[in-house]
Parts: sequence; structure tokens; C-alpha cells
Amino acid sequence: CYSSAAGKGILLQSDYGTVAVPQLNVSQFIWKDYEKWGDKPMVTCGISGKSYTFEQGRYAATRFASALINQIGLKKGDVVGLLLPNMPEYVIAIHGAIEAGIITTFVNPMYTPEEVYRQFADADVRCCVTIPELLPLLEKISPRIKNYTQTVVVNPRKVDVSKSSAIDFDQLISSHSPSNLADSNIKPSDIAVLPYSSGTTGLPKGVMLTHANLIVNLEQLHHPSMCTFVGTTDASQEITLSVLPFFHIYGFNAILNNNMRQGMHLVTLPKFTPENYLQCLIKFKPTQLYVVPSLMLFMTSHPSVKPEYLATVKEIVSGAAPSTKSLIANFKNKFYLSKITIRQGYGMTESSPCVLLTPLDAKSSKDGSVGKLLKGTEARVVSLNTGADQPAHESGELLVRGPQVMKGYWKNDAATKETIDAEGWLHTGDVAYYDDDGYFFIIDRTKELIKVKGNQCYGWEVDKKLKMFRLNEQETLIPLKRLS
Ligand code: 4UV
Repeated sequence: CYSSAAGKGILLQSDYGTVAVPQLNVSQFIWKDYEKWGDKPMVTCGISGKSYTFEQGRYAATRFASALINQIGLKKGDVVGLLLPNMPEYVIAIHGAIEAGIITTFVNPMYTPEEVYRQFADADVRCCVTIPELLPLLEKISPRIKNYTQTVVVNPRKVDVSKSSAIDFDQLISSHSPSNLADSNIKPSDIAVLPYSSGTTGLPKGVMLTHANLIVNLEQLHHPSMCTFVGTTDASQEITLSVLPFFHIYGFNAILNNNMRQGMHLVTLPKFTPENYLQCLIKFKPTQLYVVPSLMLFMTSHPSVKPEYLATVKEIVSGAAPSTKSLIANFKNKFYLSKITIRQGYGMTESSPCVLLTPLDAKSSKDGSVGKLLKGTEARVVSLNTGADQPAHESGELLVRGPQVMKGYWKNDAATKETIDAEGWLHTGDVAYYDDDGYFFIIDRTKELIKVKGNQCYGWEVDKKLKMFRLNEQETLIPLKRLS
């Protein structure tokens, strides 16, 4: 029990203790051990085979940091936009910007020009990294963005950059030396990234995640009860296949950064297609899979995904949308995975993202739960009718508090105050209950947020699309014309 201004309540605390916030910035934290893994692969594109080792990645990121400051003329606190699918250069661009103290906002490359414009104009983006296919979109919107100065193109084979003011990413990097910028006075409380989320209501808002928010969440995940590889002598043997996008906080912090700080090899795909995913399973023999429920459903129901393709997998984490008990059971049955716990992570962009995770020792009777509170995280479940704290097994809105919770919404104090109350509770807009063992179950949402394959989809956009499409059971949009 605890006392607050609102009276006595039920405070739920983590079984795993508290967490110390590392007094470092993301660059110092993420690259701390890179020399140990120097020539091992850090990130590889599953389609093209383009790959960076940890050492190559470290130096390329520093060169990009130097280019942003010394050539493009950005300074600490400016904002760079990434309009890119998953590819190795994504990692270089984002960690280069972070090292230079520049804030990164990332955007879904499937967005319409107006959606990209809205985010980039709101964030005051000054420079954007993109691919040739998306250059026309960017050239259409960038003249309307007030302080926009430079576009950088990865793999500009298909465009003649001499006819455009855009510059080539690889040339830019190779013309700068990796002077060490890691100490450029970046504080843990500075903003590192600015992803957009609609939160509990309204249009997408910039979520200010600090260096401390991101790295404390990695520390919270790195607990012997929560992470298979804590204490392993060399996690760099592990191969992770993730098609989940880096423009979403799950892909960026829980997958990319979490893998990098442990020296693991991440295989990326720019786009999900059944063929590409199967090819990567066969070719790379991953030991870890990060999924969303619709991807699990695909693997369970698609006859071409053979059980032997997952023979090397030791760890599977699902998140961003609910995985039901029956989906987990069918998946385990098909792939003979009775010994593996399919673990669920729960969180929000606003919490960097992870708040709850299924611990390694969870019994299968807990399948369908989103796990237990990470260390250093507190929660309450409050009645939707009275606001009173709920006992075990009674549902209500989930409130969470911890050092991973965002600094606030960008230029939007009113929305920040609506979402984080005076006592620091983040109001999630999710309806949950907990059981006697401290496991949480998400059962509904009170907020407007709509998700398709784990990605946020905004109400007005869905309104428009529903006039032309409907969702089938696999959460795929089917054009209405084809139905009739
Ligand atoms: O803001 P966002 O788009 O953020 C996310 C975060 C996902 C993850 C994934 C793996 C993790 O380990 C982790 O910590 C976080 O999707 O959307 C936030 C909303 O998505 C729903 C819920 O409505 C959140 O408020 N959501 C996220 N994870 C789950 C979920 C889940 N496991 N089960 C049910 N709903």
C-alpha cells in the first residue's frame, strides 16, 4: 500500500529490485564493449548481404557524426529525420546522429507525403537521410520545412545526385575522418530520439526520449531473470532475425540497441515478404526471433514455413499487440518448441518502450500474459469508474512509473500533463489486470490508438482507408473491390 495526494492505494513494485541510471550518453553506453567484438558482424541486410562489423560500424557512425557537424553544419540539439526502411545504413545514420548530439526523428517510409511533412515540420527537421525511391517524396515536401538544409541519399544508384542538391551517404562518410566526438558534452538528460506516437489521444506527437531513458531501459532488460544471455561469456554467437522496423521504438531500442550492446549479429529486412523471411531463416539460422503476433500467425499458418527452419532458435519475443494463449500454443505445437517460452514484452513509445516482460522461468500457464514489471518499474491498476486502485484479478487502467518514462511530448505541455500526472504516473490507456504472482494481462484499450501489424495507425487515416479496405483475420488490408 502507499499514500498519495489521492489517498491510499495499491502500489505494485518489481520483484527484481531497483535500477541505477547509468550516467552515460547512448554512444558511450552502446559502444562500450565494441572492441571485444571488433571484426564480428554487427548488422547484415538479409537481401543484399551488405554488412558492417562492429569496428566498421563504430567508425562509420563517427564519420557520419563528423559530417553532420563539420559539413552539413548541424549543431547539438538540431533534428535529423530518417526516412528509410531497415538497412545497415540505418544503424550508422542513427548512431552517428546520436554521437553528434543531434536528435533523430524516424518516420514510417510507407507514410504519405503529408504525413511525413507533418512530422518533419513539427520536429523542425534540418536534414534527412533517405533512399532514391523516396527522394521525390522528400523533394516535394522539403521546400515547405522552414529550416531544412540537406538531403542525404543511401545507395544513390538510381538518381543522378549531380542534378539534385542531395548528397551521397557513402561519399559523405568517406570524406570525413573518425575524429572522436563521443565526449561532445552530451548529457544523459539530453533528448536522443524523437519518435512520434498518438499516445492516448489525438494526432501523433513527438515523444522526447532522453539518453538516460533509452539506456536505463536496456539495463532493465539486462537482468538474469529477463535476459537469456546475461552472464554468457560471448553473446556475439547469437544471430537475431528482425523484420520489425527501426522507425518504431520496439525495433530501435528493444531490438537494435539491445542487440548491439550485447555484441549480437542482427539480420535486417527492408520489407517483409514471405519469400524473403523464409530465405533468411534458411540462410542465417537465427538463434533469436523478435516478432509481432501477425508474424507468429503467418509462421503458424503458412505451409512453406517448415518446423526445421526454427531448429536453431532459442529465444522468441513478441510484442506491440496481444498474443493470445491459443496463438502461442499453435505456434509451439507446429515448431516443436515445448521447451521454449514465447515471451511477451509490453510497453509504449512513451516508455522507451519496455515496462513488462515475461521472465525466463514463467510457466506455460502464464502464456497470454505480458509478464512482470522490469526492475525499477512500478505500476497501479485503477478502476475505470471510480479511479480506485484495483486488487489482483480486477481490471482497470494500467498506470506505470519508472526512469524509462519519457521526458514529455515535444512542444506540447498540455498533452504531457494529460498523460503523465503530477506523481509521475504514465497513463497508458490500456486495460489490464494482474494475478497473485505479479503477472499482468492486457485485455483492452480505452484509447483511440489502432494498430495494424504492431504499427500505429491513426484514427483519421483508418477512417479514410476503411472506405476502401477491410481487415482480414491476418490483419491484412483487403481492397473492398476485390471482395465484391
Ligand atoms: O507506442 P507503441 O507503438 O509501442 C509499442 C511497443 C511495443 C513493445 C514491444 C516489445 C517490447 O518488449 C516492449 O517493451 C514494447 O508497440 O504502442 C503502445 C501500445 O501498444 C499496445 C498497447 O496498447 C500499448 O499501449 N501493446 C504493446 N505491447 C503489447 C500491446 C502487448 N504485448 N500486448 C498487448 N498490447
